[in-house]
Amino acid sequence: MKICTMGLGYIGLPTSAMFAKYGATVVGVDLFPEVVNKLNNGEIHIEEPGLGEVVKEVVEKGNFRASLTPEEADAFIIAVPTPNNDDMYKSCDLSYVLKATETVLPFVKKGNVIIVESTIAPRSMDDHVKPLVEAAGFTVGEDIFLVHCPERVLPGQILHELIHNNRIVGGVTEACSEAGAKVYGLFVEGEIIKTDAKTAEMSKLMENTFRDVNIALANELTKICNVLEINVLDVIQMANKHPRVNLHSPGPGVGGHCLAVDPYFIVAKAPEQAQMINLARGINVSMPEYVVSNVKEMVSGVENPKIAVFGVTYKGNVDDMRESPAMDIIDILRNEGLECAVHDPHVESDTFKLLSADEAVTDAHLLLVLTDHDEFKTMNTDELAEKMAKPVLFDTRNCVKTNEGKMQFVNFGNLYT
Ligand code: SAJ
Repeated sequence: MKICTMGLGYIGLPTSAMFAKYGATVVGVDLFPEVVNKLNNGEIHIEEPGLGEVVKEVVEKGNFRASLTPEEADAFIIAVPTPNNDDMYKSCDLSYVLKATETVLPFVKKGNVIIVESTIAPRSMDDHVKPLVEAAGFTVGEDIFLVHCPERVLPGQILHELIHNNRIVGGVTEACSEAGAKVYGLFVEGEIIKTDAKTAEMSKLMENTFRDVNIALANELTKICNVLEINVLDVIQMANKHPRVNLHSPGPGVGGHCLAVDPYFIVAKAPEQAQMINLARGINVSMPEYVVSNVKEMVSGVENPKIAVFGVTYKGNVDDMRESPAMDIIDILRNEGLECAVHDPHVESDTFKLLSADEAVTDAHLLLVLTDHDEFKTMNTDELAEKMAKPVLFDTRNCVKTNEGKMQFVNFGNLYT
């Protein structure tokens, strides 16, 4: 089987590498020549555990090649970004998906499968992608098989989840679902569940919305508990002892290219009905301001306070800063005139000045942990405390190992004390 993947980012690259590892010939297409060159040298441009080894292996074997232009193939996989539009409800910007579809159509032959893996608003396949394919002269379900198969892998565990997760294969017709299922059968060991395209679109969106709403509940509970002087982290631990309760973890906000983006696609399609989803988004979006107001209280009275910020990515052990609440927090702090010295062992940035841990904490009045990287969980807080002007650590992720040493530890559970 030959596969042509459009987009070699966090989803397109691991997916291409897996197909190639399991015997397909894969050509991966990206817009950026530097990405294409790097991959063809067997190197990767993103951080994901195990991915570098697989890409090196499949490039050396000759099963995977990156290119700037598509080629004829049996199956085309579209894995390009779907950001929010800049409109009232932050609707789904389908333009990259539609452009990628148009770009592959001249290479498509009868019998081929076109799969959209990008997360898309409900009804996008039926109302937008199908008409494009039909306009090129094909009959969908007879000579071209059109499928939405949403990616559902967790960054940090992508390779394992690509193989073991269940896959939803939503065909525009039943024949499309059959054809799509055969493609993933090459390496997926989870269940391959066939459905229609609009059910697949909405299921994917609700998976992330479920998580976003639950995190909002935990974040709201944090604010309530602080007013009532109750330790929210203890409450969550207790409540989760119940066999049917699973309160999520509060944090500095919800980031990433999925949870902070996808729920709006539903809201934009049915704003009157999508009340709770919209409210949950608002609660999560409010968390950076909440963190900042607490930080300001902790350093009140200090002249020219310096904040050492640890972690800028949207979650631990990734290098991805998209929609990261940490970036919002740093922006707000700086706009309010507070000095921020930023450290993140997972990020290299030309646009953003990053310091070593020691440099960042030197003479700082607060160490603000915004990301749960493994490096932070077991760091020597006594050594860091010695360098600080005021040895206080505010752990918004409740991840740093505490001790009875020189550092004073604050988290969402004891903010009120
Ligand atoms: N977060 C919390 N509290 C929690 C859990 C997460 O504040 O209890 C925050 C994280 O720190 C992060 C954000 O939420 O800022 C999102 O992180 P995540 O680990 O929940 O999810 P993502 O965005 O890395 O990946 C999600 C996954 N979806 C679900 O778990 C339902 C993944 O399976 C999807 O493939 C991915 O979205 C996607 O691409 O849609």
